[in-house]
Amino acid sequence: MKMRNLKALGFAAAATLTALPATAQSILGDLPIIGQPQPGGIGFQPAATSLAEEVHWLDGFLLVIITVIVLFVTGLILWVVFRYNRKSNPEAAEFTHNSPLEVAWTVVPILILVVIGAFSLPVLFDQQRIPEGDVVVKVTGYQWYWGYEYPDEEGVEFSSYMIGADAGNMMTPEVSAQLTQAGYTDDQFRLATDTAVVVPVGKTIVMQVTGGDVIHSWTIPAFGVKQDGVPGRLAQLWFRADREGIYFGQCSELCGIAHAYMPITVKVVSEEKYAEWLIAMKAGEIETW
Ligand SMILES: [Cu+2]
Repeated sequence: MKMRNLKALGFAAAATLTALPATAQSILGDLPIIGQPQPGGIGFQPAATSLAEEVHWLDGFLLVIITVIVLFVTGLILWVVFRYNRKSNPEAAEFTHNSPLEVAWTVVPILILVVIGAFSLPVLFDQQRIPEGDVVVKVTGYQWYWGYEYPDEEGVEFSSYMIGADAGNMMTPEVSAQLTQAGYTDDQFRLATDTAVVVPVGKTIVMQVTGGDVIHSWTIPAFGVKQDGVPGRLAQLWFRADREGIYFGQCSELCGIAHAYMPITVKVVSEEKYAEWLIAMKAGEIETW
């Protein structure tokens, strides 16, 4: 363990000394990691967009409704079990219809569904109504990595592999060192990628999503977005991240043997840092990370 840390330190130090061709990390600096899974976590990742806030609100709202329904049905079952078992109710009733009751158990669920629809459809429409993007990014899923292009920014185009992909997707001292060099810790193994999508904070980002071979799915849970990348089709999603930081996602459509090893990293940065990054990318100065 100690040996590994020492090695990682050495690697990082060497990288800093020889890092004349800039790394994205050296331009963007240290960003807080906001969107990542937590050990034992059962809730959502923190919402970083209005879309995610809406999704979280809808989830809480639905939870209230289904809780009330579960309690009501459980109560009915218990009532029948205790009130109408053979001992308490030896003489069974013989009627077969109860029209008011039947109307009620048809109409009430319809009303519940209408209420759910009235609150969930606007959330869906907010996701599907794609606004004019301040920044447009095209993402293509491949077996097993992501390709990114910024169509409005000439020459800004790169692939994004999981750090450790070339080590057989296993943790090794070298992979640990690479994570350190890229500004991560071992905790971000299988989440962190060698290059990241970089977008400015508070701007509308439109992602065009497609697949290069089979169907993949691009998602960032903290943004509340997920879109299948289907070969031959160009789908879109949008988001406006309101907090600078690092956000992780993973391919969410089973796409083959290394499906679990094509994560997504998005860095939300200030406008100034974004501009600097663009200039360095266009000049071909950024090696990797
Ligand atoms: Cu996949």
